[in-house]
Amino acid sequence: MRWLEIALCVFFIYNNVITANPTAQKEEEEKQPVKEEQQTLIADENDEKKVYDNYRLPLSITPDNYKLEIFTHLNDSEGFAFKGIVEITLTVHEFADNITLHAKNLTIPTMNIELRDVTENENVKIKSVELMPKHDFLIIYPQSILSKFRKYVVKIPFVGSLDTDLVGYYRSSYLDKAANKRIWLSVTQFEPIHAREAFPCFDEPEMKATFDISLAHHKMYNSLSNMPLKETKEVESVKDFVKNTFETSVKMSTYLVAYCVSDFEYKESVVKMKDDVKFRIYARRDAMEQVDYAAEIGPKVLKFYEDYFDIKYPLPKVDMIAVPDFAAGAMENWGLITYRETALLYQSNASTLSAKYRVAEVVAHELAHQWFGNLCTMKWWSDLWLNEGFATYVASLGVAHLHPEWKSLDEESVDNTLDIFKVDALKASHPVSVTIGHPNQISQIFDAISYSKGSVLIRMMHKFLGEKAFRFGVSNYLKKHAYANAEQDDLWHSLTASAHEEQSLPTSISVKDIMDTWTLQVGYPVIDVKRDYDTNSATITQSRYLSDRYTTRSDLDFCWWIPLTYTFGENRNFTSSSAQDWMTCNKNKETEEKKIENLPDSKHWAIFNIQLAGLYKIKYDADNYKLIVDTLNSDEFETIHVINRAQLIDDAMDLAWTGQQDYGIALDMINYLKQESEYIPWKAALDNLRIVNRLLIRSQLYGVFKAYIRHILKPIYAKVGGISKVPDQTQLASVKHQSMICAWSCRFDVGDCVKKSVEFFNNWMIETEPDHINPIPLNLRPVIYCTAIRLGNENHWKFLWQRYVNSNVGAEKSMIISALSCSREQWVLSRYLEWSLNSTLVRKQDASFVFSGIAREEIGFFLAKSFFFDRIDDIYQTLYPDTSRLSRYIKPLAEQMSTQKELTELKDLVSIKSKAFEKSSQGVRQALETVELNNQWKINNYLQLASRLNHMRMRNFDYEDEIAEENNEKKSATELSMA
Ligand SMILES: *[C@@H]1O[C@H](CO)[C@@H](O)[C@H](O)[C@H]1NC(C)=O
Ligand SMILES: *[C@@H]1O[C@H](CO)[C@@H](O)[C@H](O)[C@H]1NC(C)=O
Ligand SMILES: CC(=O)N[C@H]1CO[C@H](CO)[C@@H](O)[C@@H]1O
Ligand SMILES: [Zn+2]
Repeated sequence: MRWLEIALCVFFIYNNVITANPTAQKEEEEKQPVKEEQQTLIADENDEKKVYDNYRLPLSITPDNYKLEIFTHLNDSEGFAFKGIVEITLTVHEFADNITLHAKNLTIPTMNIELRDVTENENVKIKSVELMPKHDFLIIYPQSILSKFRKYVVKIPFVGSLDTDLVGYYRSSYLDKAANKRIWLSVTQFEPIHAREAFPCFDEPEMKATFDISLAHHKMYNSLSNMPLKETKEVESVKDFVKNTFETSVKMSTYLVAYCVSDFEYKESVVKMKDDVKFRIYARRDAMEQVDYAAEIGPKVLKFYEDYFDIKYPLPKVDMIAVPDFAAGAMENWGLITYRETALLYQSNASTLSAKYRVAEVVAHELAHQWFGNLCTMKWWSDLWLNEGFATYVASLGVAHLHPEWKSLDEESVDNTLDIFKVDALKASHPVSVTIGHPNQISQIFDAISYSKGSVLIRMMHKFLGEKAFRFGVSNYLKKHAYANAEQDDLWHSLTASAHEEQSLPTSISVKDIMDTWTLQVGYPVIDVKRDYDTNSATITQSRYLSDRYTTRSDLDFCWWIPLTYTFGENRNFTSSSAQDWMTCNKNKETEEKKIENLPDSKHWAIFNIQLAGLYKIKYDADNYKLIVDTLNSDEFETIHVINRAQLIDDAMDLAWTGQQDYGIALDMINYLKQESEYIPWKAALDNLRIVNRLLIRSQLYGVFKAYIRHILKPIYAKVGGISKVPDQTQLASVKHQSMICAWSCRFDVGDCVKKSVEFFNNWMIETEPDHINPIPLNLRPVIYCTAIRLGNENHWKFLWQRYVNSNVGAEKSMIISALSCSREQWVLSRYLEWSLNSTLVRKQDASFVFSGIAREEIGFFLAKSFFFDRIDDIYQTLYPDTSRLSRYIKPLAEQMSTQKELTELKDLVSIKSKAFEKSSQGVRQALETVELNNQWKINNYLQLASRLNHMRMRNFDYEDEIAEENNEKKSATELSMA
């Protein structure tokens, strides 16, 4: 204790220091002998090679406890820096000649590193210390071999800078209204591998330990960490500093450690937990009125999980804090959960219902992690999907519990599944369970596959195992591996046991047999259902679904264990989604042809995959399609489950994309939407039509396509009440439905959508206090803002930008940021792109939203594209170090590219700037494939779709009328916006 204080008040001596900074370190690369140079242990070339290929820590030494003390200097004049000392108690499992741990971008005065043999109570001399920057390794060589029969403590002092890079221990700031000045705070973001940038540590999820954390800082601030405060003391050596010491933590992984120094205020939840878990929400002073919603739902959902998992939340408190600058949505640090403001704060007169849903969803997600991830952690990042998939799925149960009136469960499942149907149909997708070689790859797997596919697979399992087997299995798994680590096989093991006990799986089948085919393999299947109408039977085969119509054998060498569910037009029953039968797949990837008997006669359809309980598509024979289409277009369409109605559309559109089926079937199916008023089928249709829209927008077919879209939108626009109807604040699905239909209608000049939007906006602009009085219906603001900005001029833009600057609500700011990208003024957009790289105007966390918003617009696309190509280095610098976000830039561009020339341009850029794209290699591969697929689509599908649309046009809608009407509506809106 004593030596700690001394080391900290004497400013570090900077000779003989190692700067663990990868950029400044190039020349120093492999070794940095410090004292006695002569005896570095890496002598043998082969040895070095061996270590080199392996980025994992040796298992010979593991940490038991960290005593961590950090001094935080949050003052401009002292430089933004932190200084600390970590004292790690070690267990030696086999005789070792070195201690290898992680450190990155830290300055370490190696002379002051101390090693103590606690068993013998004596110091061990250190021979040398070296760094391997490529591995982020700090290697300490003691004079003598460490014995496995003794305990050691290593003490390492370090200094780091508090940057604004959003990872490690970083700084953020906000403008305090009353004081009218910028106030700084510091906070951590360690997942996946950034703890090493804040203190030297064994930064792997399996190296769990307990933590004793002390934070010293100026007394004007408060500090928080995972555990409750134990004591506060004045720091004698530094004027006006206090030191907060926190209780010893439970055993946990380094990526879950968190601390924060700020002047934030808090509100304690009034919803009390039985065991008196204290629940507090922290935010900047001006945002305190936005914390009530989180304070209300937090304890409720925590309680829900305690019952669901049958395990108590183990810590005495939960703090949730809204950080002004935050890279991800939120981070589940045990007991101190950090959020982006939009994911935690809710203000009833400024946040839309969707924004409220997001808060509920993210809070539920992070709290689910307290069990899934924190209590029981994946052994290694390859099983990240276990954490994320579970948290995502269980959160949807949590939200359904909080707000049954939202009916969000079905909708989220369908959303996730349809999403995955697209992403996972790419050859450049990846299995949910991935091998991680280079640490660069870790941040890339925080993607739709780990979250959404993970969640969809867990839902599938929940459905085929049944409620009881699923809950028992999961709860047993968590109990068995509490405070430890597990792999997916451990989960399969627990679930198999409970499934066999509950008899929801035949004893000959294990969960592992089934799930390995889903988690270890990329992609998903489409089943081909061929009915034999003479024998009333059906033959079913499976194959992998890929968006690319040109496949090789190895692309298709896959099979899955598929839970089959089905129902027939006769005695239709969409209630039960537990498996009625299985398609199997053995180790040699051989699958059987499945025969199903007792189908109805040729007058009745068969529909498979009830409620999308499994992750698979279905292709039917033409006769069965006809039966389904007839029912959909009859007044009995609602007897087909709403989720299946959505799925039928999505499958038909996808099968048409790959040429396995005619666009005629898809369009006949979509035709039924004229009588559909539910959100989910519409969403499925419009999401697919959006892709087609992107590919047609610059083609001569666009006129007909536009007329077609207007034709299908008109009735539903009237049905949802149009843009003037104030949505019912409690009905999530209907609010989403109305705003989606209005967004499309305004885009395609349907009804009074544009005219009314512009009117609304103009009325707002003449308010004397527009920041306080806004006549625009809250939930339609995203649509109305975008429409007004699209048709408006510079004044409209300036007005809305000012609202962005003045707004105190994160959700409102982010809504405005998107709407501002709808402009068609080229110079305004160019300036806006420029601003996205200026963090005083657009926060770094939001930069990619500005870009992708602009890139998705007709005119914006061209500007965004040249901006991306010209300014890639600047964009890289802005994103650094989290450059995996470049994927978010390249994706919206690729989605609209479809020529060979564009493909070549993109490929060239990626190869010339290979360093910039290093951490987004996966996003790049997916983008390139997308352009290629778009190209294929144009070559193969364009004419077919053109002929089908023309055919429909003759049967169903009057093209000339549509054009005339559209022009009228455009004209009156333009007049208005000029007024
Ligand atoms: C450090 O010790 C471990 C365990 O003895 C060994 O596997 C590893 O190669 C050593 N590392 C170096 C750089 O010598
Ligand atoms: C539909 O199936 C469920 C579950 O299998 C069953 O409980 C229910 O009675 C069935 N409904 C009808 C109308 O047959
Ligand atoms: C202590 C140290 O090496 N700090 C460096 C960490 O990285 C940032 C950005 O690369 C540098 O500016 C710091 O000097
Ligand atoms: Zn998560």
